[in-house]
Amino acid sequence: MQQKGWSIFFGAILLGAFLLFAVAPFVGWWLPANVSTFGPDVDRLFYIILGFTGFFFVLTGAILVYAMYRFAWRANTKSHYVEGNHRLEIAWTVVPAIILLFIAVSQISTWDTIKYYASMPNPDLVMQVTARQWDWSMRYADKPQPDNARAWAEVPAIDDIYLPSELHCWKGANVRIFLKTQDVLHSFFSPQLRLKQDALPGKTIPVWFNATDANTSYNAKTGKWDIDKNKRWEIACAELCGGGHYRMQGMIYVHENKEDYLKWLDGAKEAARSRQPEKKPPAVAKN
Ligand SMILES: [Cu+2]
Repeated sequence: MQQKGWSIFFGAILLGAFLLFAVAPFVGWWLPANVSTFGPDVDRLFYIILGFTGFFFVLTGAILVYAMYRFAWRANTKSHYVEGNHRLEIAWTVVPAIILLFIAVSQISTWDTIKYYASMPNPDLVMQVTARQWDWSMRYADKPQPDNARAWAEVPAIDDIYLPSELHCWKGANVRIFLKTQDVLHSFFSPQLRLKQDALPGKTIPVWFNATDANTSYNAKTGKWDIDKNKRWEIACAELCGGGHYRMQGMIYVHENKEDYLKWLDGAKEAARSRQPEKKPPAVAKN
């Protein structure tokens, strides 16, 4: 009897874990809100894979608990092993192969939309992001679309604006980021934009997104651009990159429209100019 008790205990824990998982979407422990045009496609893939893995998790868990209960240890009985059953072996090879093939085919169009350079929409806004130990350096051109964006991404221009860890764009804009790293591997990750891309040393990798919602507005009292408290969209580094990995946190500011973005850009230019070092006074000749 004691043996059967363990199987019930084990089964109850598995069931509890499953129920926690099942109620999660209804109590807010689920995916963060999507604010990306291609987000629904990414989520669809997530649910396809979750469906397969969830189904087999429940199936194998149930069989395991049943077998533990039904065949709990008894004296003088010998276990029976299945060996060399070709039908069974073919089945557990063919079924996973079909599932993997199905997943491979169903992700093609999503991968094409998000990752292929040729499929990326023409950008309304171009920026260049450099990951480094341990923050994100965002580089903005003095206008949303620099001439020859690809070349601009490689060579800094004199009137560029640098901001650590603040990504600004506007709602509905096709944003193209040229992603680089200054040192080791990093990974640009925005859960709300459903976007993740590794940054590889020596490479400039194009990334794009289009935000469907705004979170930033001008606060006339403070003269600053504020983020809606309920819409804090962080950028995280998703590649363990050293001791300060946890600090690689950026923030996404989606302005309501292009006018707001340009207004912010003007302010950022002004602030950048005021940060310029003063002209050095002429050296005093020493006697
Ligand atoms: Cu990192």
